[in-house]
Amino acid sequence: MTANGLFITLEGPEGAGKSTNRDYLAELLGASGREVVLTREPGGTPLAERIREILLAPAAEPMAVDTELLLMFAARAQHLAQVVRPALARGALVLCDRFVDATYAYQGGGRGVPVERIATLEAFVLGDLQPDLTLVFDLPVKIGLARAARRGVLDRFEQEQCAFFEAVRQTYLDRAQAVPARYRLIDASRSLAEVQAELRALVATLEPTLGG
Ligand code: T5A
Repeated sequence: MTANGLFITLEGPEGAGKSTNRDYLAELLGASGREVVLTREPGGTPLAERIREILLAPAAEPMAVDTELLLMFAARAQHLAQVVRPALARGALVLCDRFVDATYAYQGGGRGVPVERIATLEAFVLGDLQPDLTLVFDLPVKIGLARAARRGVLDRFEQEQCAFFEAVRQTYLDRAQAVPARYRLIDASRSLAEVQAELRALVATLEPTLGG
């Protein structure tokens, strides 16, 4: 599905620790000797990062839901073409902070875009590509928002109300439950040390797949 590479995505609501643990996972996986590519969505290339800026910046003009949806997929198309597909083709381990599950969670669960519409765009932009493994960092919304708020300025998504984030979280949980073979649910309300102990155990189970 992903040539010889391995495609791992990190998902979850705001402040769940994706970025922190993505860097930690990169260190663990790097020990295998395989090339590790760290990336994120929206973004991951200079052009896609410019789209990210548009998506995240609070603005006086409200962004239409369809505009937001299409910009997410526009950034993703660029990121796939420039970074993800070439990396997987040369056998790298790709660790991506958010991917298409975030669109189902935020634009689908949060904004109410019908699942079928997202699935149509997913088929168009991704083709057959799917992550090999998706880690869902789950935690109560209030804890995640409090962690994210410690960073200061809130982006356009972080300014949403609790009900929006509850819907986001529930969508992730539903998707993880529907396809347990691809998802691994991680209780991110625990201490960082506990979460990272679970990640070490997970990487140990992946080692036969990683090769050298
Ligand atoms: N989006 C994205 C969509 O709407 N649709 C899409 O298709 C895509 C791809 C930006 C936004 O874009 C939206 C979703 C997002 O709102 P983002 O910047 O990746 O995407 O998302 P954020 O959730 O905003 O990223 P955050 O930086 O807020 O969360 P992280 O990365 O999950 O959290 P992290 O690692 O920065 O940790 C936050 C704080 O908590 C601490 C960390 O040290 C840090 O201070 N922390 C812990 N503290 C205690 N215990 C633990 N276990 C901890 N783990 C981390």
